[in-house]
Amino acid sequence: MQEQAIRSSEELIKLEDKHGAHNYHPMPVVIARGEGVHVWDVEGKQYYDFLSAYSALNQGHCHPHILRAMHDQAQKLTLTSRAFYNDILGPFEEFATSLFGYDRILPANSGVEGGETAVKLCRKWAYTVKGIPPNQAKIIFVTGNFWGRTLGAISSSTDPSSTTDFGPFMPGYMIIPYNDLDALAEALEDPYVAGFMVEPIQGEAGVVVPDDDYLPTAYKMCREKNVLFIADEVQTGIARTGKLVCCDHYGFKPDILVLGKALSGGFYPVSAALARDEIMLTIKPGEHGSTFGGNPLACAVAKAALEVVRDENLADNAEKMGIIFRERMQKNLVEKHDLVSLVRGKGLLNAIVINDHEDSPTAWNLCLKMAENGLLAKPTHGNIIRFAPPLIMTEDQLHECCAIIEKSVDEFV
Ligand code: IF1
Repeated sequence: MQEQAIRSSEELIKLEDKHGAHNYHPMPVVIARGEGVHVWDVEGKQYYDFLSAYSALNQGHCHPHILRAMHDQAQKLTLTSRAFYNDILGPFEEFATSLFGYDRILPANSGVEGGETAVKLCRKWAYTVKGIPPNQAKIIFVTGNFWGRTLGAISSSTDPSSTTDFGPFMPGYMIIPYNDLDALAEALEDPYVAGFMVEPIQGEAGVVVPDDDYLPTAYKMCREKNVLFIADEVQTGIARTGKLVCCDHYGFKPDILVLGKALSGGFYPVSAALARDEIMLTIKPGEHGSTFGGNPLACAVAKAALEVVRDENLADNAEKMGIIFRERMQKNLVEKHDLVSLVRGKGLLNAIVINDHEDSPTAWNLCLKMAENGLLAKPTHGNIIRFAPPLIMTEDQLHECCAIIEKSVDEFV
């Protein structure tokens, strides 16, 4: 590769525009470096990162403990395939199953592969344990869900931007309204239902937090009908909402737990499905897997990423900082400006709802203003701005960020 000339943000944006697929519409910020809660653009401007790559950077950018683990492992052994054993996977599986409290883990790569693994496990369990007739198993999903971009994932989507012109879709899916126990009760009457897959808080839908009784009651209803409760914690897991996984707020363990994103602290795609023996052992050798799933480098990175979550008490910090954040946003934004109709979230997964119609440019323009003032966030679904900083944020840094958000809104109205 020829010596790369220093290029401006503008030149780099042009390169992506010219040579890349147009499957994204990024904010006009070109990041060149990240460290902890900060990133710097090509021109050297510093920002607070209040998106954390959609909760993949809970440990902050380039965390030294994870970097060291990646560096040391990368010098020794990166990939064996699962055709052979290696000296890293078993210890990682022991560490992760003990930390999350499950019998077994099936490691994969992207978050959606974790979701696909959960769906396949659920179907396998349906036919070989529950006794549902072949190819009749159904899985219940909820409106507003997002668990990735594969055909298996978008088949459960109610978002036209995920589904239009990508059909036909996966059979055996039922879709009911989120946060609606009556709808779940009705759907569970179908004897062929094998699973219920749900995000404890809907991230992409705009940080939608269900009623307090929704998840634990839904879990109980599934148990009563011998239906697997599958929690997609790819975005809400790994301490993001103030507990190790969001379901811990409600005192139950999902039958299948799906993890991703911050499972690797943003260094490497690592995802996983965790379950008890009765579910996990329904998949036999050669029935599921992937080239990179559970590779030595991924496991070394993921173990270090989880050690950071444990040793730096990121869940407690997220819980504490989240309370401060929502109280301050409520007082200085919601109660002060008509522009901001509410703030909601759990731990450090929060959002403000802009008082404007969904396809107005207001939220986007407010994010541009925040970027100008040194804080990066991005709207989800038009008029909702998600705020998800790294969980290592100190109280002083959080107050600095709140001041930037408040200043931006004050300047904007
Ligand atoms: C993109 C959204 C967030 C997820 C949940 C599974 C996955 C995701 C709850 C799949 C991924 C990412 C995808 C990413 C942007 C981001 C996102 F805006 F797309 F919807 F966070 F809300 N379950 N979410 O949120 O994980 O396969 O992507 O590793 O640009 O598509 P993945």
